[in-house]
Amino acid sequence: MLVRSSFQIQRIAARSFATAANTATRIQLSQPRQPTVVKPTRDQLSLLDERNLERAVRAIHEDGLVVVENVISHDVIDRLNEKMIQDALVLQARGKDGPFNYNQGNLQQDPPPVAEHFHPSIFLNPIATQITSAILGPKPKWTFCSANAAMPPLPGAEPQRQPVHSDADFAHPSHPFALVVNVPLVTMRPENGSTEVWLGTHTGNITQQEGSHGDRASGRIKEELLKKQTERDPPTQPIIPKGSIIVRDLRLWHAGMPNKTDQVRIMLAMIHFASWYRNPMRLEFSDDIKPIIENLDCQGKLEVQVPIEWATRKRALQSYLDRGFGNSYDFNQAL
Ligand SMILES: O=C(O)CCC(=O)C(=O)O
Ligand SMILES: [Fe+2]
Repeated sequence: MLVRSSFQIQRIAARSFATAANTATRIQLSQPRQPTVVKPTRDQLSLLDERNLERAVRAIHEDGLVVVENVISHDVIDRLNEKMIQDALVLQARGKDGPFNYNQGNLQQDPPPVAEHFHPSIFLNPIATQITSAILGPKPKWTFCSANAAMPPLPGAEPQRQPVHSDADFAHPSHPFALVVNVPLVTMRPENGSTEVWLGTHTGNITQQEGSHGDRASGRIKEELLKKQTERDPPTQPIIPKGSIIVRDLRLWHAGMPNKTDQVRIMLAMIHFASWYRNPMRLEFSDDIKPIIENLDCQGKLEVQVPIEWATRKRALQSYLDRGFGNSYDFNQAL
């Protein structure tokens, strides 16, 4: 009969625990690296404390991306989402004439630029600006305000993914110059087309890309580079809870993914450029938003430059769904 001393039993137990731990580590190591998530405490609802700001700044320098959870209240997001889903269906019905990005399942869609849908906690979020100005310098310029709708496939169509690309599809600085503030209007998951992100790829340059600026499919990353990068640090489709913001370096490799659910997935995209970067674009908003922005400015809470073409409410409502697809915008500098 095999009799083991309690010491032997402890050693066997310790060994099998170590084996399980090694397996767990291996499983973890084979999972793609996930983005840094900053979780502000209740007293940091309008500004991060120093430690959390440091975490965000480090993640953007090292990975080109950070997620900050619990920043925007769900009720304001839900109200905007309801309106934008209706608009997304209008744009989807335009088919090949619509503002789609790479394939018809992903639409470039501006939010309605009128006062009742303009909530500063979404569009001028103080934590978003705190992070972008910590990286880009004071008073970054906000010149792009749009969204991407990952559409459920139409009957008979297969949902498609976008090619991996950089939105900086032109010769650009090798240091941070533009950050995209993404606000998902629903929780993003792999099933509904959470954006695929390639952490740490934000220091590349135009020679890595195929397609020229202005083409529908510009900014595509070359296949051999994708292979090498997959071996080094594979991409991931993170779960991003509703209420979060994502701050992403414009240069980072990423791809819009198929939405396999029956719910539209909208993600706002606002670009902040460094104040020294000569991007000449201007926002176009209804003039009923002017008092909201002036009020923030009077309170010293407007921490971005906002070059805006003010339009009458009627004109703003008539034109906001007639803008171009993503790569038709020019994020380059003026000469
Ligand atoms: O919708 C997304 O998740 C990303 C879309 C995108 O990257 C683009 O259209 O350039
Ligand atoms: Fe993109």
